[in-house]
Amino acid sequence: MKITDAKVNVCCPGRNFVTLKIVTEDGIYGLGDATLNGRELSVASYLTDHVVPLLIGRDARRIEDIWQYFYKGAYWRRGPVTMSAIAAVDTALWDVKAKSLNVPLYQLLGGASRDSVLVYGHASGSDLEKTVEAFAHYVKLGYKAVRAQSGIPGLSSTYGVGAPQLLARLRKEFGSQIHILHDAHHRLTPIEAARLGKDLEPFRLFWLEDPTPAELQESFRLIRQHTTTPLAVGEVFNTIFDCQQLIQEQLIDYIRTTVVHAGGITHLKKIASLAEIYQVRTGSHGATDLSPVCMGAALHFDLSVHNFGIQEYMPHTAETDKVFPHAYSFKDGVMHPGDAPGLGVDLDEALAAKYPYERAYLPINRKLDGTIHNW
Ligand code: EZ4
Ligand code: CO
Repeated sequence: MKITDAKVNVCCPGRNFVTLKIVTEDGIYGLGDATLNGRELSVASYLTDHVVPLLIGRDARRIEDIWQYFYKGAYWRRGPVTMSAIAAVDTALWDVKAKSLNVPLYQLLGGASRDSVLVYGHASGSDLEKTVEAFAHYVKLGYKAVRAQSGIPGLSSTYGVGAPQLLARLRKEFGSQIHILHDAHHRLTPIEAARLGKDLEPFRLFWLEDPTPAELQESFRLIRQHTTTPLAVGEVFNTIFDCQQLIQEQLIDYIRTTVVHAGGITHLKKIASLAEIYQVRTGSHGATDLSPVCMGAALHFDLSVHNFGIQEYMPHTAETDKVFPHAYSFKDGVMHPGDAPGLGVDLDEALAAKYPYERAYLPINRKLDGTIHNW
């Protein structure tokens, strides 16, 4: 099954998305998400200028071989741009294979390990009261797990220092049955994170996410020595090597690597398999800067891997949902990828053309004295 065409679509139905479409000689095509928030055009160029010419004529069925060809063949290892490009190729090839066999992708990944995928939504507010309101809204929508973030009045963009007060209030209002998650967005030093984890122990968090930057994997030892609050990290990782020590030393409980940023289904399955040995579960990133193509792929992965933990889910805008029609659905706090052949996600190219790329960057954080801080 020869690849006859491959092209990159960049569109902005509310925010920027990069999508790779691979077409085969028998007319079957597959899609892969290649969106790297704030650096979208780098991946688009990497694909168009360097990867697409090497794809034409290759056998679309040789997914593992093509993955190794683009990983090892590049000589330069790892990195978010390279790995997002490889992920897009890999995801599109899994889509093609599942469509050619007329099965939903999860059937090729070992079949369903569960009936549905537990997801968590985002409750954020500019102060504690507004976060409590947002939390109540998610509970009403049926969510069984909600991430709670609160701002600080008077500061336009900062990490909420009031986490213990917020968590105490949420447990009082919503009881012990709901799962509560919290994201520290890499803002803390290891010892600060250790103290926060300790302070949050009475509130039984599902997880504390990104307590400190994880380039230095051993820094999680310090947090781990001090608290039993479960830890999650990895949304910015792009290979298994970024989390090898974290997993093997059991320094985390959930690994947040995603399909699009960590080398596609092929590589993410390897990360999940390593994690399974050490009783680390998956908790894939699923913010709105990951396209519906990634969301679809993530749900097939989540349904099939045995050590699945939870999936992040932020609904896309109505415009985005129209550009990317999809079979996946949400009901009563859980999701399912649907049973359409392949990923079950499509791209309406005519509609996408109405939303051209718009330059955008992630916000920068500075401390009160002007020092650049982690985002
Ligand atoms: O800031 O996806 O857990 N989710 C997050 C996200 C990230 C964005 C970065 O592109 O931290 O909201
Ligand atoms: Co996060």
